[in-house]
Amino acid sequence: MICERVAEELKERFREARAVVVLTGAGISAESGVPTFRGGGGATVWRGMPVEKIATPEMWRADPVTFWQWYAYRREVIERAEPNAAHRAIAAWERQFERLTVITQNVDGLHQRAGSRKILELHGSLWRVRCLQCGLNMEDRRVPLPEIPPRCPSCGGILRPDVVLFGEVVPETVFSRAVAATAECELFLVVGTSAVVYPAAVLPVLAKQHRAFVIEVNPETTPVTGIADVTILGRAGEILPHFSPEGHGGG
Ligand code: BJW
Ligand code: ZN
Repeated sequence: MICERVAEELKERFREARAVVVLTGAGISAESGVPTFRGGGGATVWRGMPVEKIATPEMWRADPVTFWQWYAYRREVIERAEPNAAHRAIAAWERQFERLTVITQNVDGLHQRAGSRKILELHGSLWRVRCLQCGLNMEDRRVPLPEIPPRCPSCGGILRPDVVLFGEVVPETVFSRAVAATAECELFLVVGTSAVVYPAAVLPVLAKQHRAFVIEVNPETTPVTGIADVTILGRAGEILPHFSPEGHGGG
């Protein structure tokens, strides 16, 4: 899968690193049965709409029923899904590195379910909802939803998922923590993301600028491939369990 020399170097990097960041995207949950947005070919399309059209505040306002049918479908898929070997490997690294930060673009909560504790959710959570009418923000794990679109228990307004849609700003506190962790890490892993969505896509570049060793794990090449120190073309659940100070470096 990767040559002996690279495997040795990775083993060394994992043994020596104290501050580590893992940036994850939809691909890390693919082996749990959660569909990606863009991986594996063209854009994911829901009823003729690419993700760039449906995951927008304009869509929520114009057609909350279709918008919420998409989110309700994904809540059903994700509720049935289990964290996979990649999520579990990352959770175990918390015990091995002095500082490990997981920065995820995913809204599925599978890192938490695998046992990771220090997680920065750049794009929010599918398991929270908020009401723009009265400001309510609460956890909501109901599957299936009792009505589509779901309504605010406090004022009756139409709820929205507490996720970051296209054109919306990633919460400043979350992003500044992600930038700080990226700037100070020695090892930066990029796992299962097409790395085309900003501002998450700037983080690997920032890591490189701050001289972190950048490792990418993805079955396909991405814009990160050009700047990564090592790209391992493979599935996260098969590769990541090999990465540990005791492991054999992906071999
Ligand atoms: C495997 C695998 C296996 C498969 N193992 N791997 C600067 C430049 C250009 C554009 C912009 C810019 N700044 C802002 C923009 C606009 C926009 C943007 O980036 N557009 C691009 C499409 C060009 N960004 C925004 O709007 C962001 N807001 C923002 O920047 O605010 C400031 C601002 C506002 C207005 C104007 C200007 C600035 C917000 C972005 C929010 C994205 N939201 C979504 C939905 C979240 C909620 C939900 O989930 O429903 O986030 S869209 C969707 O894409 C979701 C994902 O988190 C995100 C990234 O996708 P990801 O995770 O990379 O998944 P895929 O499917 O793309 O890739 C999967 C990968 O896995 C593939 O590579 C596979 O090969 C791989 N894979 N199996 C390992 N087994
Ligand atoms: Zn309300």
